[in-house]
Amino acid sequence: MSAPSSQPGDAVLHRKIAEQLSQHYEVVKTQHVRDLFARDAQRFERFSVEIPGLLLDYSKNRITTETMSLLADLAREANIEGWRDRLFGGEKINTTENRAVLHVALRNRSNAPVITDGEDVMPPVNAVLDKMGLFAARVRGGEWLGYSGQVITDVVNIGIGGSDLGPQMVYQALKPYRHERLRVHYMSNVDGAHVLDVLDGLNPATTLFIIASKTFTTQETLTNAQAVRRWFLRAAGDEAYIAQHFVAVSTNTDAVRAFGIDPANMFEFWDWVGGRYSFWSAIGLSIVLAVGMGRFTDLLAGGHAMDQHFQQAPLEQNMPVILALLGVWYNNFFGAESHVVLPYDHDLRSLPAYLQQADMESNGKSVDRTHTAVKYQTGPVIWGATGINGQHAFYQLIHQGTKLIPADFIVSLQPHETVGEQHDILMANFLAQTEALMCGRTLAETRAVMQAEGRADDETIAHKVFAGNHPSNAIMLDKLTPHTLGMLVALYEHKIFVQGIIWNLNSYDQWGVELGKQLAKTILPELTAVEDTLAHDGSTNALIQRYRDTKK
Ligand code: G6Q
Repeated sequence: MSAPSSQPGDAVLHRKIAEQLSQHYEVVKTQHVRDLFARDAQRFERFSVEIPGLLLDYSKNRITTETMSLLADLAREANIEGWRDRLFGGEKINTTENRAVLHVALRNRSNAPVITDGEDVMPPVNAVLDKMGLFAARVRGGEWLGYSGQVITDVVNIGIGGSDLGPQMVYQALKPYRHERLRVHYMSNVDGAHVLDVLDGLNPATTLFIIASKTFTTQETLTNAQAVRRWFLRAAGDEAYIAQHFVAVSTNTDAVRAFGIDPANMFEFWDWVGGRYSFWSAIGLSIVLAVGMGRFTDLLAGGHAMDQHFQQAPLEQNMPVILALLGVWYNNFFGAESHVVLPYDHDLRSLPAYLQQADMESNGKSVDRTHTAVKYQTGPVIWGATGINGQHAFYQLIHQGTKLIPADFIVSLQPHETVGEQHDILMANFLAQTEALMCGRTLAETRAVMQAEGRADDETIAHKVFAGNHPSNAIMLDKLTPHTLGMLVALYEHKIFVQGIIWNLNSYDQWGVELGKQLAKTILPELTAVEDTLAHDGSTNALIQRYRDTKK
């Protein structure tokens, strides 16, 4: 299949409004946001939205009032409101797997019934939350003891992908709220180095293991879990102690039992929770152990607050819709290939990796809902790192490279920790970067700066000019709390949903992950097989042979 083109308005998305958007793009692409600010004193007010705890400023984007109006028409034409109702209504919108998509029910603090397959999912959701709360209270309170009668000091979450990135990101983000005795560790990579790294320094008598796997068939997770089980039994000596040290989070009771875990120590979730949308479910058990059920409930409530905003706000004032439309604007009209996420908050350092999975596994698709190859660009490459560190590394390319890279800057107005004037420095840098990206610096301005410094300009001046006009959003949290974190993640989840609808994708399957898994299962026995018949391509055959030779 040839790669889809990204011509401006490439019959974008087969939507009628695309032609108008394409014509409008021809006008906007010649305009500089700096000039748009100069002409409109109300631009910030016009292009910012706030809900308690979270402000979105999108005024530094390459947009006008007409842009946003046309993009809102695009959202209407794609029937975002109808699809939104289908999502929240428990319809099986994950059609390739015949599943509903109900992570929103996990954080439905209104407790209003959510029906799928004729059943209200809220009673089981609440029952599992209660079970998690009771279990966490016993561990946190020092009642749940290890085999030698000591309290639990360390928790290891063994899981990968959606069963790792979400809980790990939240655990990091909520550092100021953690229990003082309990440390949580995350083991994902099926690499002895990662296993040993996590186990190093842990005491089997005071460590609790959570095997987090929706399917309980994932090779990496089960292999690591078996390795850890052996490590544990070498010290504990008796299989009867497994029950005190191993719990499972899964949808697969039979496989959990087969592993040797008592289903009484299993925390259930359901096939309508996608892996990358699952930390709101029992997959968040390590979070509950770390911060307690009250804080976890605050996290859920934050997600729910964003769900309500998404359901109730008009499209023009709707944060997830706005972020999604801006992304489509750059992706399908400006031809932007990536999108960078830049948290100016050390505790959010794992957010870019988390969003990378959430977005790229959801919208990295090239076949649409009608099973037809798309003729337009879909999800962008998502990348990023903490902003301050990025400034001293890759920002150069964003400022002066040849690619247009829309950016999300995420900041917390109030820090948890204040060390001298550090937070002011952090904020000053965030503000300076968004301003510099947008305004740039003209040749005349650069010359004036050099002259003021008593330097004559020469031909190198061209290297010191900044074109500007690089778009960015600023997402400002009042403070990074469980509630605002919940809002932030739900904001991105719904952004991804809206884009998926506009691109006519099923954002909730991940067939692209499957092929490699299947091939790995075929190749694994070949690595140790004695016969030489390998039926792969020449490169793969040669590499397998090289590995076999090394093992000999
Ligand atoms: C996420 C994906 C994937 C999944 C992992 C782990 O949406 O489906 O990242 O979470 O492959 O799967 P298990 O939880 O089933 O082990």
